[in-house]
Amino acid sequence: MAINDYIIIDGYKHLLYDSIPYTTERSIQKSNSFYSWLETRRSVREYSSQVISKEIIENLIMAASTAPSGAHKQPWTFCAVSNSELKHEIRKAAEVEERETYSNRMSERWKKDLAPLGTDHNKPFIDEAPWIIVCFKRVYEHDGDTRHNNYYVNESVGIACGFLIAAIHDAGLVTLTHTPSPMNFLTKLLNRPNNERAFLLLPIGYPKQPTYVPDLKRKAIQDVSVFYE
Ligand code: IYR
Repeated sequence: MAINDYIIIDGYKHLLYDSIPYTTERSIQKSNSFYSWLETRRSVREYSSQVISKEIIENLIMAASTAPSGAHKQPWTFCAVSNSELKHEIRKAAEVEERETYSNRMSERWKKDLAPLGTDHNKPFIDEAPWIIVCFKRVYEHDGDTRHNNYYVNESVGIACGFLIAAIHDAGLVTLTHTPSPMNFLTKLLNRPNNERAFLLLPIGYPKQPTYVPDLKRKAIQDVSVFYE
């Protein structure tokens, strides 16, 4: 019997979900190799100046934009910047905020926690990486004169950024999650509308050779999970 490739449910068209039938064995292999590959991802702070084509950046953004979102509103805008002057403006403004953050806004405990990562208010990677992507969350949408709030905006945009980071890693590129705070200067410099708020800044590039990263250990399964069987 032929299976319809679509049906109408409650008046809405639904497509047949064409999943790939894996054996348990195959799912074990796939989940294990995906985990091993993600385990090799690291936040990198030093970038090579090697050029990255716009096509790659577009692919990364489209991968991020496949993320699930509240009521499928896709409440995000990815601003991709390769223009050197604009990146430099962003770096200068980020460093103004970060200097204040590191000097006056962070607790001693926070600074102690960051010490092994070697971060400070200097953000040379904003100049050095061939691209930066600033992800904005779209808090609401305009419908004529009225505003409609989007749903689960932080969750949706956080997931999309997770997809983006995984896509960057898959392309053999590196990034780090930079959170200059407060981020309002990005709305201004990138000329974004009122309904958008900066969420995360990601430099993207190949790592400088050689690059050293902090010797971090990740938590074990029993430290990050509880099973109820
Ligand atoms: N937002 C600052 C500080 C910072 C905070 C955390 I938590 C980090 O894991 C890393 C840095 C910055 O981006 O440098």
